[in-house]
Amino acid sequence: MATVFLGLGTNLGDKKNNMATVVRLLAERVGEVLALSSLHETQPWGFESENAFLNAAIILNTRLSPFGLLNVTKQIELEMGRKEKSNGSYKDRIIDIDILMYEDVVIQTYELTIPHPLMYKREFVMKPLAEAAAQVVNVAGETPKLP
Ligand code: PH2
Ligand code: MG
Ligand code: MG
Repeated sequence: MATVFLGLGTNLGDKKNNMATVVRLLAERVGEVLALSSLHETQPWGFESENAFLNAAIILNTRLSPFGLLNVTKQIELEMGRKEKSNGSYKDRIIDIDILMYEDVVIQTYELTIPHPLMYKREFVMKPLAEAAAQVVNVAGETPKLP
């Protein structure tokens, strides 16, 4: 069993509904949800668009391998109607599911790079991720003590 950290983003259509749908499909196909951040409204980063984003982070346990997980997340993006894949420049999208971290696994391939190489630069990723991670710590009853 592996713990995975995913970033979620949407800036087209009924964004709240897109988030609810993606969380339901991830819970069904990836595994048990350990934590889910709140929805963060953010401005488009790295490209021009009039459409603000909703961003969130989710932490799950899974039996899928990293590439199995990538296939499942791509399939969910397709089923939810994602058309444009950003090759080069970013585009508006119904849903984007990014694998941020998979346990302590490091992978560098054309299809998949883990940890996500740009996550630390992106407030729209790091803020929700910190929020979700704090939930896991609290559930475990292991609130860290300061030295
Ligand atoms: N995703 C991108 C590029 N820019 N900006 C925001 N605010 N939220 C995103 O999820 C996002 C972005 C590439 O996937
Ligand atoms: Mg992305
Ligand atoms: Mg993506």
